[in-house]
Amino acid sequence: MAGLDDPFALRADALSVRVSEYDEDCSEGYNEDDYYLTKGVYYTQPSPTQPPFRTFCDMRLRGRSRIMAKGTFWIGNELLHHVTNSRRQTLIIEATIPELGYRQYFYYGFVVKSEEEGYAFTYDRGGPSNDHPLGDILLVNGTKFSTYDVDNDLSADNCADIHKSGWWFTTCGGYNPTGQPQPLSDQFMSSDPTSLSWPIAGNLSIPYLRMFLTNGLVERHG
Ligand SMILES: [Ca+2]
Repeated sequence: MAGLDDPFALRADALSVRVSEYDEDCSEGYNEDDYYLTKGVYYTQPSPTQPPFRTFCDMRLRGRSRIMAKGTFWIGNELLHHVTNSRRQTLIIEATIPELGYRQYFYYGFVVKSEEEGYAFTYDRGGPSNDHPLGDILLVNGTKFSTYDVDNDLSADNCADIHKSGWWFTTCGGYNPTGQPQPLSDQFMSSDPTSLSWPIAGNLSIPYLRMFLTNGLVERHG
């Protein structure tokens, strides 16, 4: 609860009706049985100091909030910041890779910092370790987000401008997970830097990539 010295205390009280109406995230909707085994667009409200917003929820797997899909949808870093600072979240990256099939990779305890901190990401650990093809996308814990007009990468070049996309880029080569998906018929990674890509064996093209956040994942330790 907000303390008496909290400048948001009054506002939170004023919004208390709203807070009870909206789930914090898709996982809460799943746990509350509000939308059990459905998927679609719902209003969620991760923080009482922020207005509710529309989220695509997949409730079939303990509740997942979609944050990126096929190079055409990105939830936005400000919402990512609020969602990941409200409750513990796991970032799930799903991909279908030719010859390897469906893959998931998890980043446990995924947090996106504020705009003042460059929307840098941190996470506790990734997994599973035997699913390495998706393990290199985020690369360096603590990297700031880059867009074409905000170059936070570690390269002398402007990676976001080269790739025509936004990401937590470090170098400009090898990976572009928010780039344009490639046709299923393409066997190998395109030389076009705007293509969806990352470094995996054989330079296989990636026709399919989605990212979700979930609070509902049962985390295994040790
Ligand atoms: Ca740069």
